[in-house]
Amino acid sequence: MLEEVGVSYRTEILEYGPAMKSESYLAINPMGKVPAIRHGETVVTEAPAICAYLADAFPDAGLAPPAGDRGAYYRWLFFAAGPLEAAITNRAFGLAPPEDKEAMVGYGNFPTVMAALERAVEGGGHVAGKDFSAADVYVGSHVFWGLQFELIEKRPAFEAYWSRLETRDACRRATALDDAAAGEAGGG
Ligand SMILES: N[C@@H](CCC(=O)N[C@@H](CS)C(=O)NCC(=O)O)C(=O)O
Repeated sequence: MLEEVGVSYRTEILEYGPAMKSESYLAINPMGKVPAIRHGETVVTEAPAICAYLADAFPDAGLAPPAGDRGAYYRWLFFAAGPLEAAITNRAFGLAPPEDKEAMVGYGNFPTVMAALERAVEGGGHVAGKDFSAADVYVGSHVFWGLQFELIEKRPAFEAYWSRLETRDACRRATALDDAAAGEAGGG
């Protein structure tokens, strides 16, 4: 998202484990998880909130639809943060809500979530409409992660959506930065 925004920024990488649960980091994110950003005096945690915040903080990057036209933008951003994330994580651990309790579960069941995701990304456009937006940074990350670790099915619509995103200059730059950081950390 920061590469999409195109402003300069400084990255601090935290090790998993004690560094992420230190008092100083818990003061930034009480969840003891990354990512978190600081912009001036403002701290934002939760990846989708970071995407939405940066899109608003740097409007010249054109990463959010106009205020009156954000129905799909909010819808799919929150869908990915809630139902999609929960469905993928539960499935990764072999968990599924009992059929007779699906009505009590925000995501219902995994197949319904996949069908909704497919509907959001099919058709050659982006989740908030024709133009790429911050919602694609977040929804796209889930699709990439899910495909890479075989947590979602390799449906043509998912693969086509991800190929539209991974060829973006910002995505290429971000991937190179991640790879370099992983290399420095000895993570390959
Ligand atoms: N809901 C959070 C999830 C963040 C998250 O799960 N971060 C993981 C890495 S991807 C983490 O920091 N794990 C380390 C830990 O919990 O100790 C978000 O959207 O930012």
